[in-house]
Amino acid sequence: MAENDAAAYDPENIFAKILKGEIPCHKLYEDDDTLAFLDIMPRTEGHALVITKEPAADLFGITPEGLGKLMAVVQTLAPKIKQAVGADGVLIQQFNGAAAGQTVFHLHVHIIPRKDGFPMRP
Ligand code: IU
Repeated sequence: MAENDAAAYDPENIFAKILKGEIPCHKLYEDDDTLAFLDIMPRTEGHALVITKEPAADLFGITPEGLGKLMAVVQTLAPKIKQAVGADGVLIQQFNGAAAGQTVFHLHVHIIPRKDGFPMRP
């Protein structure tokens, strides 16, 4: 974990349970450092999440190296998802803290494909 102002990490959070295999997910990709799966409440078709295996509550709880690995997976996976669902663009989104809209306190990045003329569920 990074030595900066990281939020407290709850090892029993829902994504930690997915990582432990205690809760199922629709897995898209996995490597030693990350797991990607479909969001259970997709805002658009193909909405996916990429999470770290390193226990970090948010962006500020991970090392720069870990963050680099996470974003490298996002960079590789996002165009594949975009192509798979026939999207025109892809929104990359990441929340830190409840006030910012974070609801699951395990670092994750949203990959949200967008199609011209199709609204995104809030
Ligand atoms: P956040 O606002 O960035 O913290 O969003 C968390 C996301 O995790 C949100 O889009 C949920 O639909 C999603 N999610 C999930 O995929 N599986 C779950 O079991 C739970 C939340 I709880």
